[in-house]
Amino acid sequence: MALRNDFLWGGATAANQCEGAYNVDGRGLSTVDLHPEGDMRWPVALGWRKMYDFEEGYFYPGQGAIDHYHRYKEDIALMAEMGFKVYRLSIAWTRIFPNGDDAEPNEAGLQHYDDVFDECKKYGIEPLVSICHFDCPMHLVKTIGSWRSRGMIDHFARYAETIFRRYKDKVKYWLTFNEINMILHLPFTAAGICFDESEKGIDVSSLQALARTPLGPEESKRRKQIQHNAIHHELIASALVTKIAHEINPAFKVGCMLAGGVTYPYTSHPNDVWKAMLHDRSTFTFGDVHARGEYPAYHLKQLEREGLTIPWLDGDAELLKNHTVDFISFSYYSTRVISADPNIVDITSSNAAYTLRNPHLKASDWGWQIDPLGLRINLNTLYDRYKKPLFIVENGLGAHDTPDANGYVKDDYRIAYMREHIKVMLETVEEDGVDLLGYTSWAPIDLVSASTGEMSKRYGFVYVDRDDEGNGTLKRTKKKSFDWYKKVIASNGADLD
Ligand code: BGP
Repeated sequence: MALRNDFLWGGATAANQCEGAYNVDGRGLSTVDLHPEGDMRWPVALGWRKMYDFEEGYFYPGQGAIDHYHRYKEDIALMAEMGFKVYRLSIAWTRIFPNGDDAEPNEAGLQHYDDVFDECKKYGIEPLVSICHFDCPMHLVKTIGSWRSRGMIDHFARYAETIFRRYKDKVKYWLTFNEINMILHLPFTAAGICFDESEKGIDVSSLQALARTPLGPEESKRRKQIQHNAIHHELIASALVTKIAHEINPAFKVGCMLAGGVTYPYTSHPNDVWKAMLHDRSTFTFGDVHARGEYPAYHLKQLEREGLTIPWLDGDAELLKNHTVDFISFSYYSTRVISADPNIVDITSSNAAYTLRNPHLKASDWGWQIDPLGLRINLNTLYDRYKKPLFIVENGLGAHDTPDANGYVKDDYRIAYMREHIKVMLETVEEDGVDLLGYTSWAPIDLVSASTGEMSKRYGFVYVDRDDEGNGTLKRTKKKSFDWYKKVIASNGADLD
């Protein structure tokens, strides 16, 4: 058998996309709460449109989500029925520290995750915890500008230390920042960065309007510098909490988490190949710091050329060098295509990063291109480079599901997508010798989409009765893929039919 016997099969969610209960039991307001559905979502996610509180006329799907906060027992029971060995979930930072800088943690929030982890334990499910999945206390955004400020590191470290101590004997696997490289694409979503100070004269009413008002070179540079400050602060925070984690419990396994997917050149023209390489380097920068303990030379040179700096302080370089991660985790949905020719503009959507359409691939209902072999390429690229164990912590198909009269969804398309990806994953382990710890599908149960805020972009093995406007009973119903995935896990990947 290709896979290790203790291979961690399971599924992944994020607090803000499933918990709901945004103001329950002392939880504080978070960046993720303030992502409305509809046209304004992207301007907010990009940090162009300042929305620091709920505004009339908008629907905020994360407020209620699928109410996993109150229904976690039912949801975990379903995961257990599928035979899950691992459940990847995130802790909502503002359930623990509602403002981010509170003198004491919120006991109700801490107790909630105790209960969740106890429920997992009941079924022998190992929790894999994302410390930060796209969330940041709004109080810290308002007072110190979030990750642009060095002060965030201490707040984050205190939050992490609190949960490490509390769950020392309940959680072994931790991820620091979900898709840390997403800060390059969606600065507010990923890091609470809003560039509002200079938005005068820029039409932020929609994504199309934004595209019509390009930034001048100065403003563009100013924003990049803010982003690079925030990146350094998050990387330092990640190394610092890795250090703290290992001090508290040397058996803890701490990983970084990258938005994965490789970039293909549009043609074999060396200019296209080079451009594709440059594109992937932006992801490697984050992997390199986490796994090798230093920024790559090309990154430092590029910043120098652009007149940008890294806000180094004494001790930073040693911290990065001495506290690298134990494993590398990543999300994989699709690959990207890039061309050096500005006249090639046939673009399609992907997991936030830019891509051209690939004529050799089919795409999902949302235009994300389906490329199982790309997963093998991605696994090998990361393993060749880092020689650390890997963990696929997100992979799945966002699709329109149509339940029949009994609420049953025959999602053969989802089974087909997952079968092909899992097959390739097995081949990669078997034939290339990649050390793979586990696979968590995104997402085992339908939840709110991060990019669009829709419920109708469904990923689950379990259907949740809720629509894009927030109507529905929240009833959970198993889809066809539920029994299929159960069989896959029971056979440790041998039975994919
Ligand atoms: C990743 C995020 C997840 C998840 C997933 C699917 O970027 O880590 O939070 O949402 O993508 O994306 P979407 O929900 O936009 O379809």
